[in-house]
Amino acid sequence: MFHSFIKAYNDAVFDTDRESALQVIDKARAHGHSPEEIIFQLVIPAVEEMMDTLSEDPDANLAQHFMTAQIAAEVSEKMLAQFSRPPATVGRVVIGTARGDLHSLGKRIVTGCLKTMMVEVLDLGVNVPAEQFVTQAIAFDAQVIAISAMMVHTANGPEGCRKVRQLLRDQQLEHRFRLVVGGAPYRFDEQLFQQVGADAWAADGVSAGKVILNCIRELQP
Ligand code: B12
Repeated sequence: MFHSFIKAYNDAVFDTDRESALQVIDKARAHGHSPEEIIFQLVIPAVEEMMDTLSEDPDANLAQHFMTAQIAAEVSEKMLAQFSRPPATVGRVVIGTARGDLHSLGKRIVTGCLKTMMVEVLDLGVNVPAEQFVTQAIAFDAQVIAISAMMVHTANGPEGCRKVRQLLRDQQLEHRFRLVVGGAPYRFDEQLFQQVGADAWAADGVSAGKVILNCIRELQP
């Protein structure tokens, strides 16, 4: 029975049909399936399947990718509130798009994926000054500062990750936070993340989640 919900949900997500996807979730709940089952057996596998499809199928498109992450984030928030025991969140991340950069789609996808992985996320928006990444990471008690940059000059320029690294160094905070970057320029040059002072990078939402989880674990006693 649960299998039919998985299929119906995947079909809806693939058609970018948010309403139907949410209806499937409601039906699964009405049939007695737990919020935990819905998150771990339905929503997360659907995100992973979409990422696999996208990397193999040139016809899979950005709208599908985007909607999967958005629906996943929406369902996760709803289901998390209904977990029998409050789920242990695994860590906290502040995320934003680098100063001067207004591209937001990639960041939103990463945020959606992180939420399904029980990571608390504070989204600082776009065009975020380096100082704000640091002050908000301290205030949110984050383990990871995640910076999205879609243009060469915002990925590699002085106002983005490079400046955040410098601020962490100046304020002797490097032991407290990991810096993770992503966006097209880092895909084209896989050494770039190191050159701008990041600890790690990832090419897409699901691998971003995995990389960020590793960073969080490194900082946990
Ligand atoms: C959509 C788009 C726009 C939209 C943005 C809408 C929005 N709300 O986001 C609009 C029209 C506003 C726009 C504006 C501009 N754009 Co534009 N845009 C694009 C486009 C077509 C797609 C970007 C996108 O959304 N990709 C889809 C997402 C899902 O992929 P993604 O961002 O890579 O994210 C994934 C990964 O990178 C990763 N990831 C992303 N962030 C993070 C963060 C972390 C921490 C991690 C771990 C992973 C991670 O996971 C994501 C999910 O899988 C690209 C071309 C391209 N093919 O990339 C140009 C592109 C990025 N834009 C470009 C340019 C030049 C501009 C403008 C300057 C154009 C202009 N002259 O006005 C302005 C700049 C505005 C500004 N100051 O930012 C250039 C950049 C060139 C360069 N080499 O620097 C590109 C490459 C187009 C081109 N070929 O010239 N753009």
